[in-house]
Amino acid sequence: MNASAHIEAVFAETRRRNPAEPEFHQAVAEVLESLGPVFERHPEYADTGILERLCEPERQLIFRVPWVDDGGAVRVNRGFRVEFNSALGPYKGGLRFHPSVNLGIVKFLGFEQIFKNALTGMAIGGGKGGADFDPKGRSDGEIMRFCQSFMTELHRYLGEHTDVPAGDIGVGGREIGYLFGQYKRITNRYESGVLTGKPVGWGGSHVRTEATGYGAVYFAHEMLATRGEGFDGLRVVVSGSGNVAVYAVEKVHALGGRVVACSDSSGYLVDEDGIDLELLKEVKEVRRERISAYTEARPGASFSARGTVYDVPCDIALPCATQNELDREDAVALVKHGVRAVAEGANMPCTPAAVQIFRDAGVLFGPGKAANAGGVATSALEMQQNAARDSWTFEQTETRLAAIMRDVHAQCRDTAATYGGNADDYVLGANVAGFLRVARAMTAQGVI
Ligand code: NDP
Ligand code: 2IT
Repeated sequence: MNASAHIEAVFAETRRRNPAEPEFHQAVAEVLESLGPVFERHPEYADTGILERLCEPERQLIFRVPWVDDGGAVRVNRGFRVEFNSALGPYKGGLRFHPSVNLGIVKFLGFEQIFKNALTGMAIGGGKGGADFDPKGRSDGEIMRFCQSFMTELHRYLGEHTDVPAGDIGVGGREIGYLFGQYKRITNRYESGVLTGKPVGWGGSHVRTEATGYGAVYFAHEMLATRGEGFDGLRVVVSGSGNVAVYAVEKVHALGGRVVACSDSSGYLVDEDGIDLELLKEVKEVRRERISAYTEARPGASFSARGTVYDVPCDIALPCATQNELDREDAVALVKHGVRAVAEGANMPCTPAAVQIFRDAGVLFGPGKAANAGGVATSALEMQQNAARDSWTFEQTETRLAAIMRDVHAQCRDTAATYGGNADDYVLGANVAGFLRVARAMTAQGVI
């Protein structure tokens, strides 16, 4: 069978075996579309069934999460953990708490995570988990009881050498604290390295909170540098206003750019003076309110519940909210306004049609598995510190993060040039570089 027939056959079988999981199909298709040149050079990977094995998670866990709300009513949610691939290290990837979570979404995220984690160069395999729990409007007590119930079931599958979750949408330092507390209580072990994203002071790493947003901006900075440009004086639009978005805004401002708009699921705000970061953090992280509350405190800013944040003209777009939030129309609008670079802070925020529009228009495009790898890379730095019972300074840790992002960027360009001839093709570079590292390890470890 030739390379493209082999790849097509694996994709057809993946679709057949995983019906009604469109996000998973999309994530698999995006990787497989890059692998033709790899299988032409390395037919041995077809002989050892690397792709067939990569597309089938090593283990998939689905469990009931019962909890009692503040009114005394019993609630039931569904919990997930997909342990996708452990060729490079313990399963590593976040937990998402959002009402939209289902098996297909967890699988798309876990699949992406394999290649992202490989690109970081660290010893981490790929996994992802979460629950269809909606944290919005829930009290601290409800969040705690939910996290405790979730961990009561999940703990038996975790371990610092086995599976190490962290945060994602709806899961931040507060939730990681409750999850860790319950794990410690059940196992009677202070196993710091079993979760990352812990608050600084009891096992957390400096820079982990900031790492994904900072890393995405470093990645965009590296892309711009290949054209002799920087952030100075550029207009930037960021979608979302959660963990990734907030620290992307912070780093853009530090590099001399101006973020003029950001969003949440209720709409977007425009602040031509540049987003006031302290106010945004106060509204989103402390008060946990809707983004419209920002404009109440800042009369010059405006809020819109209609349209999208990508209607706002900008030089750089950083989608940092969720999957498939930036579609064909958004991409057309961005290109029309002269966007120069797009770096995905979120996982798969751009639809395939949008990505194609950016590529056709010559817009620098950094796919999530490269551009947002700074978060999980810093999680791996947290694991290193935990294993050594050590704690590094903010500066030391940020220096490591910056070096990792430069390396991820360089790997993408070098690999794209080698396998496709165009160093600007970051999609090809990220997919192939990530795949090769995992495939080599899987080959060496035999058919398991
Ligand atoms: P948060 O929960 O902190 O923030 C999520 C933000 O995205 C919120 O502003 C939220 O708005 C918005 N959002 C979520 N779902 C939707 C939706 N369906 N439609 C519109 N807006 C939505 O999550 P993070 O910042 O941690 O994660 C953001 C993205 O980055 C995700 O794709 C995640 O997988 C990815 N990522 C996160 C990493 C991390 O370290 N945290 C690492 C790498 C990637 P609202 O509050 O209204 O729901
Ligand atoms: O998508 C991601 O890379 C994350 N949510 C972070 C995972 C991690 O283990 O830090």
